Amino acid sequence: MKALLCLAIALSALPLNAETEAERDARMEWFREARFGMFIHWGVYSIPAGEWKGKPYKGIAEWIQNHAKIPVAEYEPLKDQFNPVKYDPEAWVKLAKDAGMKYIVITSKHHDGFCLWDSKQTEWDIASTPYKKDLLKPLAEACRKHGLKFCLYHSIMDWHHPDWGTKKPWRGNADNPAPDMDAYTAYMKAQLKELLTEYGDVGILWFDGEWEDAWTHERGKDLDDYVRSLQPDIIVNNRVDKGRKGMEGMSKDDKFRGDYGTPEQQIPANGLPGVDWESCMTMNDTWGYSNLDHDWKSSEKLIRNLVDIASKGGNYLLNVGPTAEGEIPAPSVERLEAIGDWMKVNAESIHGTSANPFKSTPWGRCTMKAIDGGTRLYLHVFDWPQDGKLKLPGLANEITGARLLANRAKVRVEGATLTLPATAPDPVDTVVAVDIKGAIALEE
Ligand code: FHN
Repeated sequence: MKALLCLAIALSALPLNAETEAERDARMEWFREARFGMFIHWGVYSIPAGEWKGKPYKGIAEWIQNHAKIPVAEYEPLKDQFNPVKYDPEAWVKLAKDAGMKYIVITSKHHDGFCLWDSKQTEWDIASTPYKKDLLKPLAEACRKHGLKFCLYHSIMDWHHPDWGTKKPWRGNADNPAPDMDAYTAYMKAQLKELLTEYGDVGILWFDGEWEDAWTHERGKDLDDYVRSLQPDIIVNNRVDKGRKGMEGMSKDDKFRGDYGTPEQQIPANGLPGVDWESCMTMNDTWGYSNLDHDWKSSEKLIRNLVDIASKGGNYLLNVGPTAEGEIPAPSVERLEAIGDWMKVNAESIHGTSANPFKSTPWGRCTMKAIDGGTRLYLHVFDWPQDGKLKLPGLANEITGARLLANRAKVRVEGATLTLPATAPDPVDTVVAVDIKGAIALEE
């Protein structure tokens, strides 16, 4: 009897549709190949854009309701101003695709509870705005047309719904002395059913806002099972449950649900073999659009972030925060176009690659992928060697050839030493493709 009880407890931790490793690998394949995606934080918070009643608020602009302690009743009239007439989903998808991004994760609902689609569960949605039209469907269609995965960010925490169980007095829905989390969870599931049955295949459900006490491990497991019952091939991040170790993003242990870890605004120091993860980061300092935030990272920094993350076996989810009129800010467009210029030459060194096999690559980073009869190493050279020599210490494989991706020029090989041209064709990151025989083998 005791053994049966232990088995029942162990099984209860597994997803309802527990899968084999091969089935999981098949489901995760596109994500692992992609390496690069666009994050979109968009909603009525793009109207105040970091300010409220003429007062600027530091911090991430999609949190303006929290920063300025705006009661729900005072925040709701924003919907009467939301009219993104310049929204062009086709242009957004092409901008992402040209940058080398393979998926788009857009906020269906952020913490303020506002829905970017016409939900039957609430009037706090796009249908109640001057714009009226569904913002998600045309983006989903454009993604499918251009071969990108359409994915959704969905906040578990909901500052608008009176039954969200963790109350902050300023929210104005604190007038509900006994929030009913079962009622709230039913509301959230009904909305997720709309999103997972009316918008075609959804690549990722990117949950967030799981950290407040109102959400529990039990509810996380139940929600994970529910989502997968609607779309069995969907990928769900680890913020569906309670296992995330803060902004570091990885899960405490495998009893918690979620297909991958979600480091936020940071890149793990080292790769994590056998672990799927994705670093989500902003181009400036805010996720939602802000009139105040001009702290833009350089295109060089963004490209090297992408390379650093790919060299550690992770994905880069790079954010844009569109304006209330429906435009992606010009500084974001400029940076995505610069990344695209680099990716036009070097995408093969990112897409479908696996992590750096070397202990140390002081000159830059390394990614790799299998090729017929061997392995292709992509040496991402950030610091061009003064003497033109690049060594691959410990490489036991025979090198069968090497060339620069930038101009396809052949590179001289002597043993495990490459002789590079005097100057780097690309000062941000010049990639040397080095073909070796067989699977990577490193001397101890
Ligand atoms: O509170 C959110 C924040 O607004 C933003 O959505 C980020 C993006 O991952 N997640 C939470 C902060 O960790």
